[in-house]
Amino acid sequence: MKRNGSREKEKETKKQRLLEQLGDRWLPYLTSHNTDFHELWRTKYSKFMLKEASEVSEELHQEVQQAFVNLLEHGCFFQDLVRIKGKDVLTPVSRILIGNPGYTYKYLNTRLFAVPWLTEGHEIQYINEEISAACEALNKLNSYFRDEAIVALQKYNNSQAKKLESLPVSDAEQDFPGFMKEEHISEDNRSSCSHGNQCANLESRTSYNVTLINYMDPQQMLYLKQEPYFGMGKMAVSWHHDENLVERSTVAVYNYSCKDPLVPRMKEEDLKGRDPAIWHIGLKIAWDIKTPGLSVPLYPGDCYFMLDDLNMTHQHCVLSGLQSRFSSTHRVAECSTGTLDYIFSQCQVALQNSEHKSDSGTITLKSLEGTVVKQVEKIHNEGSALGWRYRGLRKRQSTAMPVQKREEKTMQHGH
Ligand SMILES: O=C(O)CCC(=O)C(=O)O
Repeated sequence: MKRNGSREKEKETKKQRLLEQLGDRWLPYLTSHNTDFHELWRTKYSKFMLKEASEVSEELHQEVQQAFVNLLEHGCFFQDLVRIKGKDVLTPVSRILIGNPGYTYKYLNTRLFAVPWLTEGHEIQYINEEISAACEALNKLNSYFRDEAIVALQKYNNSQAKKLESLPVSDAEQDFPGFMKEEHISEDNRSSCSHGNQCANLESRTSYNVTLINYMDPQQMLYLKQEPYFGMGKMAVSWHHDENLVERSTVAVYNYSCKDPLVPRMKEEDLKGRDPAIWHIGLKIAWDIKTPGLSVPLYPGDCYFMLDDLNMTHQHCVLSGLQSRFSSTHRVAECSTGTLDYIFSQCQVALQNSEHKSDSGTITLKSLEGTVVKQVEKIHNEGSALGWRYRGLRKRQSTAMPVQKREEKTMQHGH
């Protein structure tokens, strides 16, 4: 805990120093209507991959978008009480975690427990048909993302391998440090993996076990923080790296902002930066003030992937548009000490040293031997440090649907 605290302080000092250095200047960033936008994306943000809505099947769009509506109508979204810089704050975005039975995900000192999607070997009774259908649709999206991420990683690795081959060895070392040579696979197909380990490696970094689903209606959030470095506008989620993920695992995201014909769009020629009516994902290289930031517009049904180590080397933020928006963020959560099975097994070990006296109703320790007490204390500390206990306070998102959404009921995608 202490080590986490001092790391946070260090980061905060670094951030304040950077902001002081900037004074009232903004750092440069590029967005879709800037000439060099695609060149910057290709050279500095090449592990960020966008899959436009038109590349995804209509059937999947409809099922996923209907799932979002069902979850909202059934009051499943909650603002989380998280801890930032020692203070408890409610997130502007409301969330629900859905995933493998018994899995949990921890972010900003808050552990969420997954509402299970149907998995072989588990029997799950849902409270109603609509929640059941929603979990099924998100599981389907999860499988789709797993297949797409493997293909994307293989394509990316092949393109890097080609670049590498064309460079003299000394330049290659300099330009591609840490590049994963073992993953240069000749075909774009999983079945073509020539080496078992390579496939296992790709599989383990794309086997999504949870999705953290976000919802926010900007009209209900009167105060949103302004992006502090580039002047990108209002943020729904501040700059961060996603936490508690398997190293170098890909994050896959489905974006759905509800279409609202009343939202005014600005003319491109009038725009100085990104269009504040449209939701964007902001990207920057962590602690780098020389490379311009990137602001990528997201239209209903667009999906994006943060491949390989992008989440470690770069930070991202979510820039608010004017419509309400859902996103389903699929992750390979690091769960070696975060599943219910693990938590229960550790509690079981700790409880073995306690005895319930039925006559007096008291609970006593069976043994006061040093090693036994120490082990119980270790489990207790582990539970506190890992936040096994549910922190309790979540604020339910209003279940009132935006009017236009209720009328449409099944939402459409498209630009
Ligand atoms: O909504 C998104 O596109 C990303 C959300 C995000 O960064 C997060 O939930 O950690």
